[in-house]
Amino acid sequence: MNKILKITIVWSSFLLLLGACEEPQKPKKEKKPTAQKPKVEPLPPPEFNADSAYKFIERQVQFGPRVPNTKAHQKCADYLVSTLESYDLKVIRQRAEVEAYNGKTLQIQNIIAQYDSANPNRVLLFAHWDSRPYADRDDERKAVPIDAANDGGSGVGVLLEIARAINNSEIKPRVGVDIVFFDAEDYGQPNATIIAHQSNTWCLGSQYWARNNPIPNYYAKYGILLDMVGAKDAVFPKEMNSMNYAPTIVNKVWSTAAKLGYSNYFIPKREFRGITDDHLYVNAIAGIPSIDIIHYRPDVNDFGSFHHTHDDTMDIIHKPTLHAVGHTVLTVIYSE
Ligand code: AHN
Ligand code: ZN
Repeated sequence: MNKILKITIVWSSFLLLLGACEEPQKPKKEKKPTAQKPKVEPLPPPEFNADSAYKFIERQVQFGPRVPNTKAHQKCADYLVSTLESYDLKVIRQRAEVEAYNGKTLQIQNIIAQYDSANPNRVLLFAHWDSRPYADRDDERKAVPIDAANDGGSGVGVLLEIARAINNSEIKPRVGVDIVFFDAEDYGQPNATIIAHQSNTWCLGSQYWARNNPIPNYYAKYGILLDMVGAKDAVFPKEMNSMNYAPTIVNKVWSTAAKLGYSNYFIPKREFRGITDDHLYVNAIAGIPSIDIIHYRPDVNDFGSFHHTHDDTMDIIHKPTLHAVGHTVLTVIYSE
């Protein structure tokens, strides 16, 4: 070190000290938390009743297959609307006509229910309510529509129970909640007839909703799709489209599930196959970061041996799975 530098350091240290002596240190101003998100204490969520969720699934199945353009489909829509209304939600029934891959015109209904509709801070929960018109993965009666207790019934059953639990609870969530039941998710082109891959033939209701939202300027800060969430030993890996569009939401939900002891369902494994499901269109068209809680294992049997077969009945619905999903989602909502 040269002499001049040394002198400069000593001299400036002296000046600094002098300054420190003369003027008492002002207490440091607290940084305003405006830049960061203010931390809020999670509220205690109400009890998720899996017996009740189970009954909601059973009730849907009792109508018969909920295939667009059928009586059972219409009756089930009425049931969903009146049940949501009975939980004090503002319900919008969005009717539309869409064209299926086979040229048929489908009369569809998306059912939208709002809790605290004036709240600008919103979370969107969704599931498809229609059932597949075929059993194309079965060996028998392939042309006969399925019960779809898991694939259609389960997501709706869990969300109806969440609606009931919020309505029944003294403690309300701080966020507004939208529950949307999409139609015609499962009317997609069967594998056997695929010429070119036509994934846009699935999820017709959510595609329609994303392009024609009946609520002006609608926005939710994120969305959670529940699809096939009722089978025994279900596994929900971190699905790839969800990870690409909304990784922080995936991690929020999976870490909440882990804290509650549900890592056997919400397995902390990234799956490198993206699923074409309603969340894809809510992300890509509506621009709402959304994730899919979906039972799938690309290594074994995809969506379960019962998927799109006549085995998708109430017999495969398992209350502990419903409970794990419902408890996790309610906890996430009440932590906002
Ligand atoms: C496809 O296999 C194209 N979609 C999977 C999502 C799905 C089917 N959900 C219910 N049925
Ligand atoms: Zn399906």
